[in-house]
Amino acid sequence: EKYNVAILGATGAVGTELLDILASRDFPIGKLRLLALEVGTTISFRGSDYVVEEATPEAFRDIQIAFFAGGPISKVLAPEAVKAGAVVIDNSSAFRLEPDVPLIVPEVNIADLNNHNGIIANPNCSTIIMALAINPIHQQAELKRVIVSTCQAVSGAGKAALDELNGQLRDLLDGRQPAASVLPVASLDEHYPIAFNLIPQIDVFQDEGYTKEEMKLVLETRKIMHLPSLPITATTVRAPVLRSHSEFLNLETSRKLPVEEARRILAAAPGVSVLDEPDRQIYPMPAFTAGRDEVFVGRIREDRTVPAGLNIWVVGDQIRKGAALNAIQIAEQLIARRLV
Ligand code: 11C
Repeated sequence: EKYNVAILGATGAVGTELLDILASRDFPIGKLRLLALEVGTTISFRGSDYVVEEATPEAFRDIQIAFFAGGPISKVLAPEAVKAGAVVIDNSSAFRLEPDVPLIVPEVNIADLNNHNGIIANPNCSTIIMALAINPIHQQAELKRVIVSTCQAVSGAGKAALDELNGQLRDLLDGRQPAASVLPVASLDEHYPIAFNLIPQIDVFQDEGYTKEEMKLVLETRKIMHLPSLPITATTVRAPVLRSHSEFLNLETSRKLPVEEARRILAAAPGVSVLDEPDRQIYPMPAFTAGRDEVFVGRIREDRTVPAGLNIWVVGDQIRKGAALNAIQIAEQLIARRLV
């Protein structure tokens, strides 16, 4: 059986990755419709050329599965696509915290998919990467507290931020002042260069000095793990890395997990790969995880300042498992469970 598929935001960083992954997995596509602002652009997929069309409510009329990677336009168009008969897998933050919208990391809470009402939310990239690492730990030793600090790649802020970092590196090497107009947040007044820099702001500031990215890590993780009051505190930082987010996690658990046991638990967890051999200087690094499906963990140590604590370093390709791959895995489960 084949399914008619639409991709909204087909020309962006996540849209491009969605097409790559759909092509490489045997995803059963009937008709494919590519939607974006760049109407008229041609994109080739599995040997055929597709012309990018305008995203209108009518564009979803004969579509069964719609991947949304077009940002805030989801708010308006996702309900229209559902009305037209499509199931929407939405990569924006518009619906993630709505009680009747499942927010899914397939390895963690796939059962939530069974109750969908047409829209399924794909979590924020740094949330997915963290959830893959902390859920297996929680299953064996209940989490009491999570402290997460991130170093996030520029491509998390889209193609424009990636182009800006590359341009700034050229500017600096040629002896020019680096131009900055995208990071930390394109729509705000102040912009700072990311080349040879770190910016401790991802997305806009919200309550009490936390950014929206930091609150996504808190609120989305609690929903995915069904732990509405899990204490989580987050600090998110943009780093001059092209691709793959890195996260340093400090976990407090209800029972002490020796390092060897934590390694075994994580090595057995789906979607997780352990790279942790300090004697041989083996640990995950973002320069080497781009394009990989798994989330990599290393630097696993006991935190002896508390009765039961662990320090863990997690790195994952945020465009792949943090966005496009996770969305496609959701779609594959929709098909396997006959929910579309
Ligand atoms: C970043 N995590 O790295 C953001 C991008 O809610 O899906 C993803 C925003 C989101 O800038």
